[in-house]
Formats: sequence, C-alpha cells, structure tokens
Amino acid sequence: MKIAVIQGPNLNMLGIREQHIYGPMTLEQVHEQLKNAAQQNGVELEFFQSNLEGEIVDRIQECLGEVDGILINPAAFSHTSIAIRDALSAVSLPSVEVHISNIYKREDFRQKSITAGAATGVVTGFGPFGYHMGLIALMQIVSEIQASLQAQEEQQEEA
Ligand code: CA2
Repeated sequence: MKIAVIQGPNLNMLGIREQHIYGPMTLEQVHEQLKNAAQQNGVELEFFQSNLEGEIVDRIQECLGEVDGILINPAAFSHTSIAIRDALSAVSLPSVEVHISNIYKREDFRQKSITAGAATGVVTGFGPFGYHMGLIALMQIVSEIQASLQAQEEQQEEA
C-alpha cells in the first residue's frame, strides 16, 4: 500500500516558529516518525511539501494510479482553495485532511475548510499525532476497498 503525504504552505516552518501553536517538532521529524509507523505496517509513504497552490494541485493529480490514498494538510489553502478541493474530488482517492491545531478553536476564518468537503475524513487538534491518526484511518479504508475489489473479482471469476 502506498500513501502520499502532502503538506501545504508554511508547514516547512514547523518547529522553527510559532511553537506555541504547532509544537516543537520539525516537519522532517514528523515525517520520520510517520515513516517508521508506516514501515511497521508495510506501508510506503511519499512526502511532498509546497508553498504553491498549483504545485499541490499537480501533486494530487499525479497521485492517480500511483498511490492508494492521500494524507493532506492543505494548511492555509484549506480555507481558500477550490482548486485543491476540485483536484481531490477529481482523483477520487480516499483522503484524510489533517490539521495540527484545532481549527474550530481558532479565528473565524480558519473555522471553515473548503477542501475538507472532498476528503473522506478530517482530523484536527491533536498536534502532529493527527498525522498518525489519519494514517491509521487511511490504512483501514484502503484495506476495505482492496478487500471489496478482490471479493468482486472472485465473484466474477465464479460466474
Ligand atoms: O493546524 C493546522 O495544521 C493548519 O493547517 C496550519 C496552517 C493554518 O493556516 C491552518 O489554519 C491550520 C498553518 C501552517 C503554518 O505552519 C507554521 C508553522 C510554524 C510557523 C509558522 C507557520
């Protein structure tokens, strides 16, 4: 199983600034922990971070036929980007949107995620551990999809 991890604008600053909101871990450390957890479950992760909306749209489109699911923190683009939402809808892969902070406890403008409407589910407010929660959910969803596809194939072979 292969999962793309897509990180939006300014998340490359994790652990460097605003530690009171996002904690002390750098993005590299978050990814390292996540990679270890994934490896233990036989899952391969592909990491991508960009500050540019179009690059994130491109990366989501590239996921088609390449990965089984998407773990994404669109960061500030969550609140603004119809393009990222459309890309997620277009590829129609299982996806989990992660927010490190609890967006519902913050400024009004953060309390609406446009992109979340295209995600299978959302995890918000659990710090970097939210990426692990999202990964566990994705592994379960992808396994269920794969099992049901296999059952369909077996039924067709029997018919
Ligand atoms: O809580 C989250 O994960 C957010 O997606 C983070 C975004 C913010 O715009 C969303 O409303 C909620 C911001 C990511 C920026 O991260 C920084 C990290 C360190 C220093 C500055 C920014």
